[in-house]
Amino acid sequence: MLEVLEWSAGCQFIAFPSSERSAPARCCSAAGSIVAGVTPTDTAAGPATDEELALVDRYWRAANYLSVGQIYLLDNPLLEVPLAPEHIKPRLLGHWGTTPGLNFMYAHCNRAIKARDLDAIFLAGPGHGGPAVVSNTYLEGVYSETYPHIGQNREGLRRLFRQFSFPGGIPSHAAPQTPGSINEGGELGYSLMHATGAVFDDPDLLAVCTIGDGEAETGPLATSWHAPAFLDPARDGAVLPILHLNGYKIANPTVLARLPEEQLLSLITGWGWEPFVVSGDDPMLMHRAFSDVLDTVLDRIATIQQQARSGEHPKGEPARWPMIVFRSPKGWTGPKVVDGQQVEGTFRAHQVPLSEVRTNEEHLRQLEDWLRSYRAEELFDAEGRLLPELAALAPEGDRRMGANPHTNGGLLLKDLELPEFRDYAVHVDAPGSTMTPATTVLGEWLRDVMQLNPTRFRLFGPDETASNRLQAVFGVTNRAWQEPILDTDDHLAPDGRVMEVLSEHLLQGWLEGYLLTGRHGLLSTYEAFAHIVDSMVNQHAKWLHDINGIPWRRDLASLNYLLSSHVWRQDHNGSSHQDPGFIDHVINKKAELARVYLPPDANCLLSVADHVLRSRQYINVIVAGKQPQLDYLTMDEAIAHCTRGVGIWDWASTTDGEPDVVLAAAGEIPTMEALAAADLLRQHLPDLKVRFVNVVDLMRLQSPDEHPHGMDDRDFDAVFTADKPVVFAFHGYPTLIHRLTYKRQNHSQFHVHGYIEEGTTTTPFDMVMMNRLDRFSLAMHVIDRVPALGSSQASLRQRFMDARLAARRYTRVHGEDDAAMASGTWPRA
Ligand SMILES: Cc1ncc(C[n+]2csc(CCOP(=O)(O)OP(=O)(O)O)c2C)c(N)n1
Ligand SMILES: [Mg+2]
Repeated sequence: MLEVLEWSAGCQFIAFPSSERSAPARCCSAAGSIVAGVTPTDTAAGPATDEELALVDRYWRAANYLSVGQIYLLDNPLLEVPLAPEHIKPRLLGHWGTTPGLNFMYAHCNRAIKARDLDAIFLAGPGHGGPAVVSNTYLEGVYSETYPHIGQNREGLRRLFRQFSFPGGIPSHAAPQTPGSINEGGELGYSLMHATGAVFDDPDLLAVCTIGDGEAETGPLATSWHAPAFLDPARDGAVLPILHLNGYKIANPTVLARLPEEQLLSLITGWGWEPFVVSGDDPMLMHRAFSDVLDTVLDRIATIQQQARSGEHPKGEPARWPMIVFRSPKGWTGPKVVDGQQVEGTFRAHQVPLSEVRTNEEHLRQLEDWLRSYRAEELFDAEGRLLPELAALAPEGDRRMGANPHTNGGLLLKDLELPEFRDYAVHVDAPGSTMTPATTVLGEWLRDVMQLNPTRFRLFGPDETASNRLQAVFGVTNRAWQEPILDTDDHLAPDGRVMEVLSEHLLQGWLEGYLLTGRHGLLSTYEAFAHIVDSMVNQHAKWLHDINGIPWRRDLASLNYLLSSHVWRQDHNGSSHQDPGFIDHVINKKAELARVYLPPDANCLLSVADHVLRSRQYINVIVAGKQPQLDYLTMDEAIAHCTRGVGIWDWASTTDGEPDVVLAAAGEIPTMEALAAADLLRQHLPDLKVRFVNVVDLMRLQSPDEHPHGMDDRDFDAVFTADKPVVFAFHGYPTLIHRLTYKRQNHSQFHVHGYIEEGTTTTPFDMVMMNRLDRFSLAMHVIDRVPALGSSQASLRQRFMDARLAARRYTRVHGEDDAAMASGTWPRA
């Protein structure tokens, strides 16, 4: 009989008889209802019987056995002979601490999936518990189907154990090699945002998301708790967070585990979730408590969805989604004491509890006892096959979490239906005669992309869709918002599909989850603050790189960025908002993945955007400003230019033959300044032969053996010459152009102007002057570098210098740029 242990903060705790060492298993609902071990009467599936739970316990033991085997064993997988040093791996690499908890949750999810025919996926926040997900996908049969050489027999077990964390084998985390994984969990913090992104626009999907209590200390995870403000129970699926309070990280306790429970529950309740606590260390009591709580929370989820979908749930009131706090010992069921120190239930259980098994007889004996404690003979037959009554516990077919197609998103991925981008073209009579904010035009196209793809495309941005001039999208959808909406708010709606939240982490993680489950998206953000997600880009790039080498993983839609509030136009914000280094970061990634585009005008932006939304397996970065800029190319010219990636603009050049100098530009502001410099040179040095080159696709500058877009040396030398000075106006840090061109014959003649860390709140022209990217500095540099000019044009050079000073002075007196310096039309228009 269970008794009520205590009543506090509106929570009813149900006490189970305490085991010797730890807290009793207990369950509570912050809403105050008795849920576990007592009255899960409202469950659709009915509570688990004791017999079922006994089977679940054996299944859990099987998963634990396989997990320990993976960490330690080279051979003797069924312990058919006494364990000897030669059966042990020479390097013991893995994480035991989190693994038994993950195994426990996975086994219970299996029961629930079967009982309710759920379409569920499992995210291991502590992905370092790789042995758990590998063990479970092996037990459910998916692993052997995916990797037939790892069969369901003795030899299969031997190979399963041997390959883990072994050279030539598999990684120690829930890596792309692991069936059913969409969250590697190596860099901690992203599980809940991946889970949330995974269920957007997928009403029948349940993402069960285990979260490490250490992971929960990270910024990205902390912000992830805001999901209920954005998840639409009518149109989206559900996320079930399970906070795995095993108390410890690597070497320390965790904050959440040491908070007084009342405080912890207040925190979770305050975030908008309804917490249920399962706590203890006695396996059978924990099975009962967890299965009852799981039934209850799944009923809650079903009710929330049913009410939202039938219109019973009032709009403007976020659903109070349930979540589970699962408090169990770290390294549960592992060695309790090693070398006189407590291990189970402490941080010492994090990695490999017994570390000297090959050389220390006592460790060897403890490992054997530990493995034998799972009683493998009750779990596997003599050939090493999981006993049928246990195998029957796993769901079947695609319902197995390891086989759920959502976790191999490319299987579900469909091409976007894209409106014909040519229909959105800006009319251009002559180059540089009109001005258009490029992103406004893009917004019109994106509006129709959203309209045509209501369940497969979302736009993400930190609070600046409208400020980036993409507001046309609000003609067909709104910003997602489950909280109350005031009359004074703008385009908020519970079913909106523009995701705006002031957390670049959250946006990035949601978008990744959305892409990983087979959909498409675009993240538009401040250029400087894209760096906030540098590390997440690294992780996603590793994922994409790995899946390129995994035949059964299908290609995903590309991760697309639009960097619109960029370094050169931070008129309101100044220095803190000026940093063009995100593209340097992305270019570090594998050439197979990284793509950077700098469209100079609206038509080029349309052409590039159409291209990136059709692409797969890339990280595409587009830099395009939101301020009015000159239009240079007709749509046909823009398509040709963007397809080439680099082009000579004859209309801006003064020769169609061999030039004296090449003026090159990449990026819309540099293009404008370089064109103005070309005009100055044409006026003042009419005999100088200038070739004007524009670069849209930065990767064209590399050689083809470095990047698939690379130009071969012959093409490169034809455009940039083999021996003439190249004065290059660049959007970002100058070193990037040098990095990309350093192998070219003419590299020593490349003189790059770009951002040199000078910035403040000032006028656009003052900003380019501060960084010597202005037309006068470019023209002066041409004089410096063309041998025939030099000192003979010292007087002209001086006039350019004076013009700079005058332009600066003008800003100081008038508080704005001299109209002549503002982006005027190209003079020959
Ligand atoms: C962002 C990040 N910082 C640091 C680490 C190093 N690290 C690996 S595991 C771990 C502890 C994780 O603790 P927790 O999330 O509680 O997982 P569990 O206890 O379940 O193993 C740390 C700090 C990491 N993997 N990711
Ligand atoms: Mg922990």
